[in-house]
Amino acid sequence: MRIVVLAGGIGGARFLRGLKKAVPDADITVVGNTGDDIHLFGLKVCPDLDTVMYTLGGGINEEQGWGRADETFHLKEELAAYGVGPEWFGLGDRDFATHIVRTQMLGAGFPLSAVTEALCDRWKPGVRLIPMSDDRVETHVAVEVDGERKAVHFQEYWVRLRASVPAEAIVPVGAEQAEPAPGVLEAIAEADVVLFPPSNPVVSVGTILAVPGIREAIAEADVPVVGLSPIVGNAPVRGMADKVLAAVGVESTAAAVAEHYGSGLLDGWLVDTVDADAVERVEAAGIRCRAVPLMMTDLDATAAMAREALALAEEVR
Ligand code: GDP
Ligand code: FO1
Ligand code: CA
Repeated sequence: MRIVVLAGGIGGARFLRGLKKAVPDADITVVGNTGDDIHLFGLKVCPDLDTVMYTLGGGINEEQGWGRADETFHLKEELAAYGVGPEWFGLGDRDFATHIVRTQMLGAGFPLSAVTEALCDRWKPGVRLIPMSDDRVETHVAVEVDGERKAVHFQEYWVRLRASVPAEAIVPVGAEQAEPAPGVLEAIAEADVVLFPPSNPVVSVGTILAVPGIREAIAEADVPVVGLSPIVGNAPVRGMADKVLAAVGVESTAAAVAEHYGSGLLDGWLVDTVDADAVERVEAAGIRCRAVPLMMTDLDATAAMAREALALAEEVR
């Protein structure tokens, strides 16, 4: 079975672990969000690609959900001693090596997709991981700080400001000019099923869909598209999805997120059992819906979610 998954960081990566367990022999292509990418200390950092790569490759810091296990921060401390920041972004020594290799290869002229493939040669995530685009796309967030409206990088909004101020708009800078990376449209065209994991619908899946051609390819392909809600009990399980959903005028409920994707894109939607009353509203929007446990508490629970998503895909096929 050929499965395409549009993934952000933690939510996407953890779901993928369950999917691999549920269908060990599946051919999985992951289209990764690169809107979170940031240039720091002259290096290109790709948090969502790395979260998927480290999670599936066994190098992730499990408690944190991002960054490397067994990490140290000597390099960051030495940079800070020179007064070189930003200090608010925690890049560890082991993680730095990934960004150095990536930046070196990009400098040598390789596209991000080729660089990601080379990094995955080490981590062997067991999926084909492709960035959504080789072109630079950077998510910016419009905020008002001390009465002044300005746009900040998504990482600055989330990590430095801790999403403590309302997001007024989300702008995937560069997306309109970006092209899908090689292999993305082909994987969608050849897929037996497309899954939206419980990733952030705005700054993860939404950013991937903002690359011209990707949304259209999914909508036009004759393939079931099934998503899993990252909103459980009217709140994100973790992260700032409620803040960025508000910025695009969508309430933080499992039903509203399904309607936001729309029946033109989604054929099936899974909500958590605590949101069972959302099923009727989602089905009224023309999207087949089921309520099943959606908490990724352990690998078995996550694999069961993946099986439910594939079963729903069979139903709507
Ligand atoms: P990020 O890039 O690291 O923010 O990760 P993603 O975009 O892939 O996923 C973030 C989303 O995952 C958040 O909106 C969370 O609500 C959702 N999430 C995290 N853990 C769980 C879980 O156990 N169950 C569900 N349903 N959603 C989850
Ligand atoms: N998240 C934080 O909350 N604080 C950090 O200092 C931080 C550093 C960091 C470094 C590398 C990386 O791959 C991810 C990192 N993250 C950090 C996570 C990241 O900001 C976000 O969770 C995702 O981009 C959200 O989608
Ligand atoms: Ca992300």
